[in-house]
Amino acid sequence: MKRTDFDAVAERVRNWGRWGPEDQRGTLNHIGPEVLKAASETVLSGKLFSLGLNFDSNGPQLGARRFNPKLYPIDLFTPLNPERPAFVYADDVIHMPLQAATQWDALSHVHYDGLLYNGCKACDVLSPRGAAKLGVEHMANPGIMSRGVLLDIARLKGVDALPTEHAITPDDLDAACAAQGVQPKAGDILLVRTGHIRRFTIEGDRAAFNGHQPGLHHACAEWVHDRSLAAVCADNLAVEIMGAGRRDSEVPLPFHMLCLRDMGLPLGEMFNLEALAADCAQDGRYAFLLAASPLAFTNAVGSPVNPLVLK
Ligand code: UVW
Repeated sequence: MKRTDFDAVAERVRNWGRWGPEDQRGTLNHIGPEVLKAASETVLSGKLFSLGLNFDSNGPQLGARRFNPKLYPIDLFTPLNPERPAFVYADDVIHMPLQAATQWDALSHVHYDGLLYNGCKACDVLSPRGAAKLGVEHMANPGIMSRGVLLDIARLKGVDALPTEHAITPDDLDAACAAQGVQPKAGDILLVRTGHIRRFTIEGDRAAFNGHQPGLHHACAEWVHDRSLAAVCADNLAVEIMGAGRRDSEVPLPFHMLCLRDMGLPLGEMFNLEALAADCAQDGRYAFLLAASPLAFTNAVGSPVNPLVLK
């Protein structure tokens, strides 16, 4: 993507100042009481789905940059009271990148030209102490809940998983809406299924999961902005396409930059949409209640999450 083309889109989708100069929640501000009441009305069957991967040493990471969680049980078989040794407890320590598996990117996760969302200067915000502004704790309070809408692009194309070089376009999103009979509305959280997560969960191929992968073309940023969506999540590593030549582009990770930095829109990655998608295909209902609050790690640029869907 050419930098000049990128700048024109960035200007069009930029939400800086829209919710005040001190805003830390970006497009999550689209989720108000009316949106939440409408979201609760989508609950009809009482079926519950977790969209989270497990956090363990067999996770999706290759270890080169990010590694899989390491669990250290401590206080194993420790009596609560030495005089009552039959009553014992255990605690755990975990060592892991917050980006190890299913996770949210906070608004401080990426920036360009020295500025973060809402024009915050990166040099004032980011330090070895973390993100003084736009940290993930602001997404955790009051949390993230809304109507979720699944657009199953793999199913639309008649495949289990999209080919690795497939860039999902706004036309694909429109076609999925038409095929599935659902229209994303203001405040909704969009879940995009590529099927790519199966390369890890079903085929057990970590290298393929971390390699070239299908995902959203950056043109989808305007589609998302025009519908006032609150967040976008997908079942791949980065929500957006990570194809050949991505490192040579004038703008690396353009969808990340447009969403997180310009729109203030959080991205959810490695959401396992397989079981949910099968149920949606069966009952024809692609909208539901989604609860996906990150943990309130103060000053962190992301957080693990166990997203829950109630239909
Ligand atoms: C980067 O790799 C920078 O981001 P993400 O994990 O959000 O794709």
